Amino acid sequence: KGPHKWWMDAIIYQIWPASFQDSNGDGVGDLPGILSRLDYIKSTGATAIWISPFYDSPQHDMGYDIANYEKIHEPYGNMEDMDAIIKGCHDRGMRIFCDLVVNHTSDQHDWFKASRSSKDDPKRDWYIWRPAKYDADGNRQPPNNWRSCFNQSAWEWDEKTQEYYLHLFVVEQPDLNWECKAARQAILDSAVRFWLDKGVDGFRIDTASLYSKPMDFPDAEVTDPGAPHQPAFHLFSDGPNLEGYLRVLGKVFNEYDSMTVGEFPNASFERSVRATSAADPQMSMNFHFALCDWKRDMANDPYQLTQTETLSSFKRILSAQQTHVEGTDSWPSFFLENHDIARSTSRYISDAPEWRVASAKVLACLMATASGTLYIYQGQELGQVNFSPEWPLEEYLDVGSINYIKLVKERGGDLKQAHKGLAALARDHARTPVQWSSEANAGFSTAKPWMRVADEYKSINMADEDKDPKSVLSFYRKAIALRKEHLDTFGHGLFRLTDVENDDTIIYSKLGPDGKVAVVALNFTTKPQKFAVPPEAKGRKLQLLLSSLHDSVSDDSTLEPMEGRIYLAV
Ligand code: TEU
Repeated sequence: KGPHKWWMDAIIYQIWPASFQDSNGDGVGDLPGILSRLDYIKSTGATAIWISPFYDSPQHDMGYDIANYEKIHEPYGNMEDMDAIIKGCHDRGMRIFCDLVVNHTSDQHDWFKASRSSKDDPKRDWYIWRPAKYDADGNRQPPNNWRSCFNQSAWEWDEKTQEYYLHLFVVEQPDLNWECKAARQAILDSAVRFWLDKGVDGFRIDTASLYSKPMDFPDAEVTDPGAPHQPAFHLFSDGPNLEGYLRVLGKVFNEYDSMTVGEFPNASFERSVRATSAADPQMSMNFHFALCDWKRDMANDPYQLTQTETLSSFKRILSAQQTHVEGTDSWPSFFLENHDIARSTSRYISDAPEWRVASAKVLACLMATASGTLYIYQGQELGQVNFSPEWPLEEYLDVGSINYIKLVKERGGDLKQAHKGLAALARDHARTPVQWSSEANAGFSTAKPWMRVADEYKSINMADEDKDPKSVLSFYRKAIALRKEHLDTFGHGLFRLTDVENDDTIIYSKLGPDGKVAVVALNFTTKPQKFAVPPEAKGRKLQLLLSSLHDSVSDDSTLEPMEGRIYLAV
């Protein structure tokens, strides 16, 4: 184990600014809205916030396309508002994290405008420019066959300077050239130090795995025959100089005793450990996506569910995720939701009206007892669920969803199936407004929200849940308080899964210091389920700390339908 750091104990609440709280009646969330909800966030038990990009941006990818790192996106507010949030967090004893998006900028960033202005511009080399290739018939072709993460070619032709530039995301998100020292320096000054000097406590590092590309840009092998561009993630992820670049960042973060969490989508667990080693820190911790990718057809079509995976496969991934840092000096994170994935209740258990409250609480038990730094996504603590599969395709506003539909249409694919996939997995589900009350627009805004409010807001909302001791919110508060009370065992303990092949329940022990043992039993079905005491707790008495359904239980070997329990084994 590495030395203890403050961020190991953090419970971080992620805010998606456009959908969190509107304060000025324009239908878009904003910074004063966030400020007005800091007390609420603190009341959940969270100890920190992370705000997704709020920087000046033309919003081709909801702010992950940044035009100026040192300016606020106007509809969200201004720098004074941001200063007030930083102070508001610190005054409440909370930490604040920002998003660091430095794989790419917006095409409207001054750096890119200069870079594309001429081949001789001093900033030409700050982005990745390559000449065209020509096929046998003399037709212009991009430098290679890579498909961007949003399903287009990863290259865009620039008429003026007659070269292609690389964009691993949308056309309006040109990739920065990390090989260029001046660009690296500018990134460190503008995107990193500027905010650390302002007092933010660290960053979530967007696409931390993509900074170093193989600069010879080899073609990807054809794995999607007939497609115009080929998946190439394996080629541009974790490139030759990545570790060096992450260390450069790590050094700066160290100077400020700040925290970073990297987004490293397809890293192996071993790679994750290497990136987060206390002895050689590239980042404080990493987001590992294996649980998010469960039941998702990552190899062929990430917007479609697989039919073969079961709860036991989820458990095997969970166990690997929870134990992968054991015996190392690395530190893990734990999350079930973020702005890029559908809602966990819908994804992992059931959002059927009669089960969704119980389901959300079962997942809250998992969250509260998971090893690592905990991340909660806005609305998760309310049990917000995916919006209805009946919503038409026009309600999907995410560029990922839009481009997916475009591609399916272009290729003459099955639109109905595509819609079904989006209804289960689209990023849009996480981006509907937070449901604050049963009032108009769910209390999010007095105007029509930029994105439609989920239909369930009359029964799933903060104001009602706040008053109801049986609500998801009340349960989250209890579960988080319990996590804090037993942080040595839940946050820092060892995870031991039992009854691995069982597809109905998840049963595990957490081993804390001095022989302390906790037992967690989760029923993922709508029927009662028997469970056996895990070997680590054999011979001990189970003392109930929390049940998701009752104040006390009479049978310590049977879970009620969709019940979660947390015991101490004494
Ligand atoms: O996501 C990076 C990333 O790899 C995504 O392609 C992710 O796998 C996908 O969204 C899953 O559906 C980050 C941000 O989290 C995302 O919101 C941005 O769109 C992206 O970077 C570009 O900055």
